[in-house]
Amino acid sequence: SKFKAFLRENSLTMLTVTGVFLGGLVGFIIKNSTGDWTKREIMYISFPGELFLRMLKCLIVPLLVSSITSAIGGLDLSMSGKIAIRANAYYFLTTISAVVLGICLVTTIRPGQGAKIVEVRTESVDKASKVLTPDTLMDLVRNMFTDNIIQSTMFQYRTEIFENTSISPPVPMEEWDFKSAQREGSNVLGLVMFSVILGTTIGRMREKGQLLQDFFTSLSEAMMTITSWVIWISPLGVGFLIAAKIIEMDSITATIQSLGWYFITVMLGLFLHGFGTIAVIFFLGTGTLPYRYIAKLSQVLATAFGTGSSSATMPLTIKCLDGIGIDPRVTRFVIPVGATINMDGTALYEAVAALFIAQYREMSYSFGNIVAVSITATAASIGAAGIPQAGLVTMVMVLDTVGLEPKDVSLIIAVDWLLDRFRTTINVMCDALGTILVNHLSRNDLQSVDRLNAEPHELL
Ligand code: DAS
Repeated sequence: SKFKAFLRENSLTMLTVTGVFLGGLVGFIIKNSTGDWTKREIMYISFPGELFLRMLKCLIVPLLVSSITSAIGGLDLSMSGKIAIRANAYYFLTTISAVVLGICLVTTIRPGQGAKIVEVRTESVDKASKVLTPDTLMDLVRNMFTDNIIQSTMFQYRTEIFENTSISPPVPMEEWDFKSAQREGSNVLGLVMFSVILGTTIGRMREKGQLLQDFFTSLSEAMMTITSWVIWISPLGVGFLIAAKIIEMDSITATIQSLGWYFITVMLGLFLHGFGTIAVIFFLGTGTLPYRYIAKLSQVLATAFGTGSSSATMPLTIKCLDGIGIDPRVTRFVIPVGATINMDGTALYEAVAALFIAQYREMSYSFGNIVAVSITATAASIGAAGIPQAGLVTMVMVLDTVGLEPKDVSLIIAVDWLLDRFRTTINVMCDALGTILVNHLSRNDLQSVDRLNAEPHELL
């Protein structure tokens, strides 16, 4: 009966993990036993996965706004300030250490030296114009101060950089492999900032803000209920997404061979960061190792891998942390913000990729360059939206710091879809572990807040 209870509790998780492997396996078999598939045929295969993704994405904006607003609105200012400081300290510390780890690995392994890469070049790649680092940095800040929250919920991805700075896009995006980033991204960063300010205001309004507080709390509850239904489709959705992607892409072994050392460097970095650095930080904060939690998060991680999107995985992450028993006031604030700005995997990859390309182009870089790379890689990971391959778009600013051109990303496009899946998994994992850590550090404060607010009879 113990076994039965275990099965009942973990069946969905096991099904989702199975979905990942089954999807991959079926994709491989189909790919190797049949000829090339047309775009239309692949579209049919990915259709169930596409529906799953659409359901998740549809939850993002209402969930993000209502969660952050109600979580902050429900706490007093000093308490939400404490949580914010802890969360941001964790984000900053982990992102920087990911970048430093990436730089150490890429400078010791030197994957770019003597690499033979088949460049994916088109006419427009050659015509690419230069985007300067300040433009991208300014655009990142610009996005934080949204001028229209309704528009921020719609497609608005980083085209702004080109509009506002009269720089033309380096390459017509249709020809790149991140069309999704171009068309589907919303200005999540702007929404996060607005929700934080709205929540803080509601908290300060006290009785007068109660109506809004109730509204957002109730909306966030409703979104979580819908999430708990959508979760049941995840094994199928994830499986179909992966199968279709594998059929669609060029032979994986061929692409990995040409960019082998680069691929290995990024993967090694992701692994060491996720299971080493983060484990140490987690241990220092909580006194326990995180692996038990990582196992509990495996359904979330499988979904991150299947969708390649931190934002789309966000509803599941919140749900899972609720199940682990993390305080909702922490989760609903820390996860949406983390899914948007805390991307350790992306930061690490940005640094490795830029220096890899510099090595390949035989450009020498100074210590100053390396410092610049670490700063811009951090900014690029903050600015990257939580959608598939968004990191490739924000890469231009990191490339600029070592004197490379935007078109140089054409060198790494071939393996990017696969690396994207892995870095997204690490991004999501670090957000979730960070939330558990912040919850641990805040538990006493939260308890005393609860004691203060409790009615006298509840204390008895
Ligand atoms: N795929 C992204 C994410 O959602 C970011 C990236 O492209 O690195 O985490």
